[in-house]
Amino acid sequence: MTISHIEHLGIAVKNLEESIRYYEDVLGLKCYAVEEVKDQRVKTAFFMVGQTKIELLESTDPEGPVGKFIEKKGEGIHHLAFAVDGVANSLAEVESKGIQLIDKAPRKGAEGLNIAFLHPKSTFGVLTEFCEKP
Ligand code: CMX
Repeated sequence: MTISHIEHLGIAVKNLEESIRYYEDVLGLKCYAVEEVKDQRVKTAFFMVGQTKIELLESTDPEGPVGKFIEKKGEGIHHLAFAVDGVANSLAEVESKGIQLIDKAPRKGAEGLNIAFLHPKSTFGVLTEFCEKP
């Protein structure tokens, strides 16, 4: 597998509208899309920073992955997403090296990307995502 760049950083927030104002009014970035990802139980907002995105994540369900994360750890960096040259082959490669997968196969994420997550217990505490454009 080859990682070309950091595709995005996922940041868990309690309130999307308030946090968008910080990224726009204080940091001068531009929110270019807001999207609900129903099966992940989140609403997301995207900002481009060079070739990397910031993805703000507000939970739509306290029992969803971001809802549980905020309850346990509070707001902050939630996951790190790498752009890879093929999610399926990258999953197979890291699994063969003993890494625990959350997703055994690619699925659809925000912006129509093919995505999959690795478990933070086997990646030194960082929830890690692989992404590729379909
Ligand atoms: N980063 C690091 N550690 C995390 C974590 C995160 N984002 N989320 C949970 N954990 C840790 C918890 O702290 C906990 O650790 P301890 O056992 O030491 O207390 C452990 O993982 C289990 O946490 P949990 O609250 O019991 O949650 P679950 O096991 O039910 O789920 C996880 C954890 C990572 C498997 C689940 O959040 C998941 O499947 N995540 C992938 C999907 C996702 O995060 N989607 C949201 C983003 C979607 C998008 O980008 O579009």
